[in-house]
Amino acid sequence: MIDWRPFTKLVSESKSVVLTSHMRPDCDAIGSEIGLALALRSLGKTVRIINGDGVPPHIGFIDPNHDVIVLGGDVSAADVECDLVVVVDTSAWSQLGPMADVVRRSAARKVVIDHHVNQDDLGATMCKETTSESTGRLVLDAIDALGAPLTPEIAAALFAAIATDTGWFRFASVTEATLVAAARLVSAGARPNEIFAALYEQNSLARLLLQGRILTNVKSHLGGRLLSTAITQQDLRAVGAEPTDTEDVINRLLGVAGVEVALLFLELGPKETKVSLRSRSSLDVNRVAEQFGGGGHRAAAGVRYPGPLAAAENAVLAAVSAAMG
Ligand SMILES: [Mn+2]
Repeated sequence: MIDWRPFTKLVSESKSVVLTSHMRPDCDAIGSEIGLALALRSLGKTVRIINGDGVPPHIGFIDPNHDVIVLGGDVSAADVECDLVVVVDTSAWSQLGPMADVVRRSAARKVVIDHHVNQDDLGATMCKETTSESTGRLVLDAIDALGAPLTPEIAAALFAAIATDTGWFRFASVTEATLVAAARLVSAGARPNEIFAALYEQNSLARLLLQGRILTNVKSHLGGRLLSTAITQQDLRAVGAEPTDTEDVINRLLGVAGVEVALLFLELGPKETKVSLRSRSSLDVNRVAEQFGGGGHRAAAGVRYPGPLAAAENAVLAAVSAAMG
């Protein structure tokens, strides 16, 4: 359990707060930022959300008022003056992108609210629970500790955060606390059916066609215990899809009987490959990811491999195969 007293003390001593999160932000990152920003504003704080990356269009509904500002685009590093910086859903310098330098140089006090396993402390007061399924639920606890009211807008943002980080409440990380938090958010005005439709029933045709390619490219290893698939820049161009259109498809590979681990290789450039690792067995894919400078959780981790797609496939498939025995 997190002791929220140091956090509430820092908030009470601050007037202006900047919230930030990781690059390529997901629903847990943006939902946590929006929920916390609205709660802090209800307490009279001046709050800005400043990220290194913009909000991906498919989760734009979580930020209906376009609260998220992008560093460099809308605001320069010199503008990021405040009393308190709160970093949510990451505690790794490497994931903050251009915000890392800004946070490092800022004279403001710092808090991290996060659920990822990582060694960095960001020079911050750590509000971290690595067993938590999401940062969204930790932010709900933080809002309770602050005594701020739960509005329907806050509830929707945090519900989206928790629902997406748990694959809509089906991952092993889901506990009673997850569902109690979700029930409270529904009671406060979150509408699961509307959030689900906004998230999963607004796909582009390009995304559907890309999913077709991802599934067509699946290869089986170790007698079907390990499945891998790959997407090249040429695949993306052929169907007019974005790299973010590859999200979530990997989980469908885990739906095949006998599969323990699934890998998705996404060619980002001639010398950069993104690798997504998923496990539904005892294999801790975070450990494999760490061998390549990546990270995440036991069941879901990622790597940015500094080499071409084929090299990433060779290296990571070998490491995963070795770990699977
Ligand atoms: Mn998260």
